[in-house]
Amino acid sequence: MQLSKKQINSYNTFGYVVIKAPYLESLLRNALNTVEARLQPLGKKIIDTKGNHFRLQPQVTDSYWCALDHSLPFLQMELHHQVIELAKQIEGDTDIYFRNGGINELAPGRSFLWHRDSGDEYVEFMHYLSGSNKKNGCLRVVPGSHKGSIDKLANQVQDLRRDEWGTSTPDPHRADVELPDEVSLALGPDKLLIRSSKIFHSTWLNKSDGGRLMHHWLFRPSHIQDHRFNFSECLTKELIGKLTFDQRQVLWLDRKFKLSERWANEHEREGDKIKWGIS
Ligand SMILES: O=C(O)CCC(=O)C(=O)O
Repeated sequence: MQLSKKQINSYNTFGYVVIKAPYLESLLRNALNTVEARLQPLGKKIIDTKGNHFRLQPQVTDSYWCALDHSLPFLQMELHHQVIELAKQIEGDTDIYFRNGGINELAPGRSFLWHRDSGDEYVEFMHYLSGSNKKNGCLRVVPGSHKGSIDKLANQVQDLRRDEWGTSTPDPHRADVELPDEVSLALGPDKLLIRSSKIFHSTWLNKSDGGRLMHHWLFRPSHIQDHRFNFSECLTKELIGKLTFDQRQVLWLDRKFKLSERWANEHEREGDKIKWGIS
């Protein structure tokens, strides 16, 4: 699967494009069932210092990672053959590697505030597997904001917060201020969002009773040293045995590389305590 010229043009101009998700119903169902089986009972407080979980317990205190992020049902979506093709096309490299994926479980009463993920430009895939809308905290983006500096937008956010909230202090327990050019992306599980890492984005407040599930992941081209995991060490042999040749290839399982210093604190804290298996 390749993006058409029109879709590439949208991605380049606006910083994102929404396509039909290439997943079979059974793949999606399996992922949702796996989540369901892992949810902690409602009312049991999980320790979520990174603000990305609600009922899925992080594997280690202070970790971003729960037991499902690179488990088989989720890797099968992250490394779907059509997704790999799209990532190669957008990154312009046939030797990309998968850096990481993860599940964001937006808790009721929480939002993500306006931000840019990275100063580096790369493609991110986002799949709202439980479906998203304004009520449960769908994504908000400023089209075109992946280009150039975001200083102006960040200042605008500060000013609006001061005017409307009486303070510019970030508060993830409210929806961030409304920007004049923003667009809300309410996406069903049949859609896949492909976006630039540099697009300015936030979410609405999750006003529903349940956690809103979003699965996101990214690849990097071979010449950028940004490895976060050595997947040959943190995936079980059983799981690796279930992967296709193309999937193993983008995990760089048989290759030597250094983990990036950027994630040194995470490696020190979590080291070999983080593992993913069949489910
Ligand atoms: O959970 C979402 O919809 C957005 C999360 C987000 O802003 C991020 O992961 O950078």
